Order: sequence, then C-alpha cells, then structure tokens
Amino acid sequence: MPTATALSAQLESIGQSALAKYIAGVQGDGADLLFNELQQFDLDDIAQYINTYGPSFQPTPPADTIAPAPYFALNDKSWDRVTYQKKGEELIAAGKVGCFTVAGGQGSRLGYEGPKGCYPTSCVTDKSLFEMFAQTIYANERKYNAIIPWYIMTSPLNHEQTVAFFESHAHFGLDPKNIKFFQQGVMPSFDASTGDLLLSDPAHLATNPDGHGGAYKALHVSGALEDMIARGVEHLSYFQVDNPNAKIIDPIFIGLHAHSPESSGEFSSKMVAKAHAHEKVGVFCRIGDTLSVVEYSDLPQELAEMTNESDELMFNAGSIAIHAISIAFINKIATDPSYALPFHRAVKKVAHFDPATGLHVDPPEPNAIKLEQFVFDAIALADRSIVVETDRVEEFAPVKNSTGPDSIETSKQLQSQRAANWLAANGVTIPTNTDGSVNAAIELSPLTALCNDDLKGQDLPESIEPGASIQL
Ligand code: UD2
Repeated sequence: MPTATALSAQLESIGQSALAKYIAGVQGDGADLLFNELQQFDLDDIAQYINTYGPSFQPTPPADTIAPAPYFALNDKSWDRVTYQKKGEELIAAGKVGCFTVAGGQGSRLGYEGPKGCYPTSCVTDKSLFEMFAQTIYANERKYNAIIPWYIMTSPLNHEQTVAFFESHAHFGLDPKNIKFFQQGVMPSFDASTGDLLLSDPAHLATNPDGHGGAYKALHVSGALEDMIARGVEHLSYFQVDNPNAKIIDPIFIGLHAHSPESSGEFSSKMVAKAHAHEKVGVFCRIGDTLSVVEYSDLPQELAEMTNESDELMFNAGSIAIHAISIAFINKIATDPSYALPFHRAVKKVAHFDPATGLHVDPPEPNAIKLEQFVFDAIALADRSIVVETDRVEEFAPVKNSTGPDSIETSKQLQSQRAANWLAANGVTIPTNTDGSVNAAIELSPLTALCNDDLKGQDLPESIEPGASIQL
C-alpha cells in the first residue's frame, strides 16, 4: 500500500486537492479502508472520466443520420423458423448455451427492500422471480437433457442477500455447482460542480454500481468467463431479473443468433413493438451504418412521436433487454481496450461526508455524477448484430414500479394472459372481461409447460370459472 504522502501526492496530481489534504491527515482503521478502496481504481482513468463527464461535460449532439433499425418481423414468414429452431436446439442439447441474469440493480422504484429477484411475483402462489427462472432452467435441462449453467450478476448492494436466498431455498432444486454468483464493480461518484470525489463517510468513498455494462468486466475478473470456456459454453442467453415472462431459453432465437448469415453470432436482441411513443424502453436504431439502442431518456421527443404513412411509430422497435451474446465477444469487450464501452452520466442526490468541514451533507438537490455502462452499447461493436421481433404477451411482463404501468399488477395480468393464451390454444375455455383480457388469475408452472405445445395431451380443465385463481 502506498504511504499517505504518496497517495496524497497522486490525488493532488489528478486535481483532487480536497481529498489529497484529507488523506494526508487521516489515520487509523479508517485510513486503511479508504486507502484500499482508492487502490481498486486506476486514478488516471478516474481523472479522465471526471474530465469528460464532470463540470465541463459536453453532451454529444444528437445523431443526424438516425433511422429505424431493421428486424426479423414476427409476421414475416420468409425466414425459416424450423431450421433455426433445430440449430438452436442442437446448441442447447450440446451444453453450449448458458443463462445470464443481471440482478445488480437497486429496484428502488419498486420500493422493495430486498434483491428484486426475491420479490413475490407469480400470479397465484407468489413465487419469487428467482424461483420462476430456476424452474424454467430446470424444465429446459430436463427437456434437452443438458446442463444449462446460470450466471447471476449481483452488486455489493445485494450480493450476500441474493446468495443467502438461494441457499435457504436449496437452490430451487438446481445443482449449486451450475449456478455462479458474481458481483459487478462500482464507480466513484463525484461532485457535479467541482469534480471532487465524494466520501460516503470518513472511511469510505461514495460509489455506485457501474451499470449492467459492468457485466463484461465482472464476467472476466470473477472467473465466470473461464468457467464457461471450461464447460464448452459458447453463447449466453441474457435477461433482466425483472421480467418473469422472458423466454430464457429460446431455440429459435439462439439458432438465428448463431447461424443466420445476417448475424455475426456475437450479439443479438429481441424487440417488441412499442405500446406507445413514450413507453420506457430503449429503441433499436441505425445510426449511420451502426445498429444501436437509444435509451428512452435520450430519444428526442419528435423522433419518439414520429409516425409513418400507416400512422405507426417510426421508431417502434422497443428493447425488452433480452439478448444472446457469444462468449468470444464478451471476452473481446472485457479485455480489448479498443472495445471500451462509453459511460452514461446521471446527476443524482448523493449524501456525503465533507472532508473539509467534517460534516455530513444531505443535499436538497441533485449534486453528484454517477457513471454507468450499458450492456447494449456493445451492439455497435459487433460485426453484424440482429434484432428479432417477439410477442409482447409471450415475453414481456416487467415488474418495475409498485403501482401503475410495469407494476406487479400489470405483470400478473400479463402472466395470466400468457397462460390463458396457451390454454385456449389447447381447447380450454377462458373467461374474459369486456375488453378481452382474461378474467382469472392463472399460474402455469414452467414445470408444467415451457410453451403452448407442451400442454398438448396434458389433462387440462375444459374451462376456467370467471374470477378463478388457479395454478397448473
Ligand atoms: C431497461 C432498459 C430499457 C428497456 C427496459 C425493459 C437500461 C438502461 N434500460 O430499463 O431500455 O430495455 O429495461 O424492461 O437497461 N442492473 C444491474 N446493475 C446495474 C443496473 C441495473 O444488474 O448497475 C440490472 C437490474 O437489476 C435490472 C436491469 O439491469 O435487471 C435493468 O435495470 P433498470 O431497471 O435500471 O432498467 P430500466 O427499467 O430503466
């Protein structure tokens, strides 16, 4: 560890005078903790980030060559689903596909204290999101007679609770050897007007999780990539912890990603048509020749609202954050500096300890910059990246908010609707409301069916009573 004097001089040299002064004087256990934390970062890199994203930040002007992205449309029968399904199934059965869940977020909008994956979400039995995914993986392992390893990215905010949750539920019947938890990294938060690094208390830097784009580095440094390579895994099926309807093993998508000539097999994505112009989903676009996701908060309003001759949204390819990513591509992004991802900057309220006065500050207004990377920014670095349309009810029932849109209520309704659609396709009469939505809570366990075809030949009820609450 460097001496206080050396560290202080280094901080001074990158313009962090306030912290340099404090470090020179701080003693005892607190000093060790703070020194250790500072060692985790390359201070020259940090200085460069503060220079770029700090007080003299210049926003990138909006691209003037932005156009809607092409995609494999749901109703387009010109591409051969059967062949791609077979190719995907071969990869899964050969153990070449793993699952990857990003679960490091704080879930603050949901107002839930624990890790979001522990949130009771299934429509009748209140299974947690993690249990629903675990059962889906279990059922797919059974279907394909293969091991599907599951990689779960947590953050320092929820790692221990997440691991303890799996342990206390005996890993939901999965073999713990095939589940790897690893933590994403953090970035130091800094003052928006001075660029000074902030302390959360006298012995700690104020930090924030480095975004789901931190996954590339974290997969590498945690040894998860090495584990995949040793197992012969070639592709990851990526999904967010908050979407219980995600089809987390989808042979057609995997087959297209790995084998279609339009795809380099590096990074592929799913989309749904946006529900309305201001739905909070990123949008697949072409910027010049490059495919990208423009996050909803960055898409200019006039583009979000622009329509074509048929009165449909021009920029309608909404990202549901389901991707297929090759291990080789992850390795490249994680290790080759010429593939570095950009940072996204957010100005937030960060309570902190002021080293100059020794006082704790609870700012009334947003005062600090948090930097995050986004996993989908790697799309622009892939040779050829594809987007595949999917059905909203089949695959998107996000749980983001405690009430209103994208809440547990809307998610349960969508879960029931998907179950109802599968049952109706197999001859079961479904009760409906006047608007056509299902008038019952229906929970279909992944152990019963992974798709509507799996219900064929099963002992099903003839009909479901209006207002019923049933599980199958
Ligand atoms: C995300 C997408 C949005 C759309 C939507 C679909 C981003 C930036 N936006 O919006 O375009 O696809 O999802 O539902 O992703 N997470 C981490 N570590 C972090 C931050 C987040 O693991 O540091 C995880 C988090 O646990 C969750 C996922 O990433 O599973 C999405 O995070 P979010 O809720 O912040 O993203 P959201 O809903 O704004």
